[in-house]
Amino acid sequence: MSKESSSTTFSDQLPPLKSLKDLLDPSQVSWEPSDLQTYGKDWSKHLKAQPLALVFPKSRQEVQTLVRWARENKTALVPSGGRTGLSGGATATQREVVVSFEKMNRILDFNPVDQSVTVEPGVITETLQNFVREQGFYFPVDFAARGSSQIGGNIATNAGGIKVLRYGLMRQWVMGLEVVTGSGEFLQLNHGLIKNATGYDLRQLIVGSEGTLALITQATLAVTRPPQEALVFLLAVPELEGLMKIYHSYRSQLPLLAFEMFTDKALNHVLKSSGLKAPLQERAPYYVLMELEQTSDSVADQAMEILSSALEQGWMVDGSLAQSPQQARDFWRLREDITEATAFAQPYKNDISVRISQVPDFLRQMDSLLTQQYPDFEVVWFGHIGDGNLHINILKPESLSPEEFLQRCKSVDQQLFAMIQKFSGSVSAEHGVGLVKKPYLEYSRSPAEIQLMREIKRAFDPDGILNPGKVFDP
Ligand code: 2HG
Ligand code: ZN
Repeated sequence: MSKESSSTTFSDQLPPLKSLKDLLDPSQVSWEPSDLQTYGKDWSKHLKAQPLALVFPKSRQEVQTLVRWARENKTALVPSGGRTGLSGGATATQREVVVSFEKMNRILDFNPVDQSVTVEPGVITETLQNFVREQGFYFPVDFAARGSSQIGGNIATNAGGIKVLRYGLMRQWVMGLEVVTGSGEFLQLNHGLIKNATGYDLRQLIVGSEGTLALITQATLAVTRPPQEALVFLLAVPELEGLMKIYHSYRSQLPLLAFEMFTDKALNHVLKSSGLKAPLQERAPYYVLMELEQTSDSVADQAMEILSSALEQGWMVDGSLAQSPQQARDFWRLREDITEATAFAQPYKNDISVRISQVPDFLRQMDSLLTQQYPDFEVVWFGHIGDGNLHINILKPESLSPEEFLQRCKSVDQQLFAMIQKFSGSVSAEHGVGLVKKPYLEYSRSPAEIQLMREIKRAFDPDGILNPGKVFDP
């Protein structure tokens, strides 16, 4: 980030940048082209990053200073965390200033009586999980990007992941927030209270707002007792119908911690890229990765009984219970490594959900639509099926240019989203709207809802300086 090696200087840039350098220490401002490219975007691959500059505030006061500067200079700010988002929410495409929170990464307080932990927004998810575990507690919001995603981003996108079935989404764990709004106002929201019936819950409005209302400068999160040891199963499933029958049998009788699925196509990619061996003797079109909490000695026996009866009914053709922590980790890799194992093919991604009871019907219709519309593309789908949430990844054939590929995928989106609308489902279950899903918001939210969101944004951010153009247009 050395300024000396940079080929551009502030004086070459637009006028507001000249004054930006006076706000913070030089080590907290960069306009290096390589930094701008790295920090200017998230994992959504199809967008072009074009930030004006990059800043690293270290305190709430510095965040407030930046917001005041942005208002005065009519320059937009894009808040940025671990940049693991997949919808472009943290991508600066319009010469915005990227505000990275990676230098605000302190764990400030742990309170065993309140069962809460207070952190700055730049704390990495896994760092928080490990810290809380060392205190004898558990922070349950968890997903494959745990090693780089940050708490502020998790709150801004209401992150989901692999334990939602049992523990809920990020919003359930946010007890208090400190934020700076788009007008520079500092708000302390909910103060870590459990009960607080004093009007609108602005804290929850910030959760999932994708940085369009306020910048998060501190969060108080709930923690819980760690679960009992988990039993980790991998099941091979021959037909779509079997997936949800197995889910229902286990869910109605035993404490499920996770219920994930992936297809054989997904498995092939992970086996190829990881060098892991095929985990079961039988291959099948679908697999379930299931975790049960061993809350009593009888859980394992009951689980095996359900498994035998599912085999008898033909809902599954093979199944295995991990025999060691290492084997359990390997089972999880088969599911969690899919994103990285398919990244080489620049997948076009959709992240959708329907109500759990509608999953079988939806899967049938979706499967036939995808087979019909993408006869020549490889479609890899997987996801948190126990939450009604599926990830659809269309892999780009080498022969197509990225533009041609994108165009073909987008034309099928209209049909997929119309189907989701029929099911009253969501066009973005857990990855947010950002820029990528913005054109499709009306498939899941009514015009009246979107108008209200616009008005709420205006109240928090009258000059439209916070992540403008994300989620919806002004
Ligand atoms: C997951 O569940 C993530 O692994 C990423 O949400 C999903 O790559 C994807 O489509
Ligand atoms: Zn996911």
